[in-house]
Amino acid sequence: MYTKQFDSQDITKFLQWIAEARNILLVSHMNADGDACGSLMGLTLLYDQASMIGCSVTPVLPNGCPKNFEWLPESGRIVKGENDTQAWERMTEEADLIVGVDMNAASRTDMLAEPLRKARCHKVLIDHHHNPDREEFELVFSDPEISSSCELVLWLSQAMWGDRFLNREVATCLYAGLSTDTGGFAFSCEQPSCFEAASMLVRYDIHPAEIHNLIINTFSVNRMQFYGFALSERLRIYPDQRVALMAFSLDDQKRFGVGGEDMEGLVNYTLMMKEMEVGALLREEVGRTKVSLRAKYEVNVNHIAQQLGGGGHTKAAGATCKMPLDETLREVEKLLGVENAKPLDCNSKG
Ligand SMILES: [Mn+2]
Repeated sequence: MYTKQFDSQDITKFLQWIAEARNILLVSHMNADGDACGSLMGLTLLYDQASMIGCSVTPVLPNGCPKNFEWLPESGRIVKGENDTQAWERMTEEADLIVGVDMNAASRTDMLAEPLRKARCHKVLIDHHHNPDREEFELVFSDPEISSSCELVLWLSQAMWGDRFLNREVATCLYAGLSTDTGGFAFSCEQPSCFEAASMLVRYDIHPAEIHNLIINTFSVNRMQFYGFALSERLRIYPDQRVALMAFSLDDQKRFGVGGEDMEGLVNYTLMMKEMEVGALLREEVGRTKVSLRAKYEVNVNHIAQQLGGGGHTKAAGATCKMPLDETLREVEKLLGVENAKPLDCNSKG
């Protein structure tokens, strides 16, 4: 069971705000992942049941729901913020409760951040990232040691309503985020409560294998062929420095008809080689280059990302550089200490 205690006054307050609300807005971060989508929809389905009759509960994502999570129960209700920021402004003015989930600050919602800050209603944060913005949000339920926001949503809902509103749909949403944020229960799952949460969710007749297929086994043929190209033509390995990196121009992406969403997870291949400790993926966009960084052991890639104007976690971080691909690549090579190193010649191994 989850051993940390929620503040009982916080719980009472939150219960009351939900019970009294006529307009509840839920929001998560830009470029939503499984945990963002799962916790957003899990909360939506919980508040549908817990709020008063006639209360409208609206889930919002700054740039919408990613394709491989569109199967989540009722995800069709997700409002895409970038389509209509004016509508979002109206919605935040009318809302009496806004709940941010799987994000630590309003800025993570990009174009929705300003109206979110301006809104005068009750604001609650449910999250597991470091440094939650306690100034902006009146109530903060935060635990950086927990596996996922979905797990936190489960324990919080237990504290608020027990099992009362837990059902197959809610459990499916929460399991989707719990399983993806832990890489299929491979990391961020040191706490027993993570597996207890999974154990509780599978009692609701959910299908873990099917959920896995719907999220992970979703490659298009183009994307698969692009991965082949990426690994054989674009992977540079620096054995002495234990660094592996890949860089993709706009032309590379055009050739295979792939974009950012298709590269989700590709950076992790750099660390699949036993000896590699740091990995980087660079992807050119119009007028800028996106950088993803990963580390296995001691190296703190959050520090490296910060030097590029970005940030993240110690083992996974990223940045967006307003520079062309080749310049960004030189910067990254310098920061990783491989600017003068010779990469392994992968084509001459006979
Ligand atoms: Mn998360």
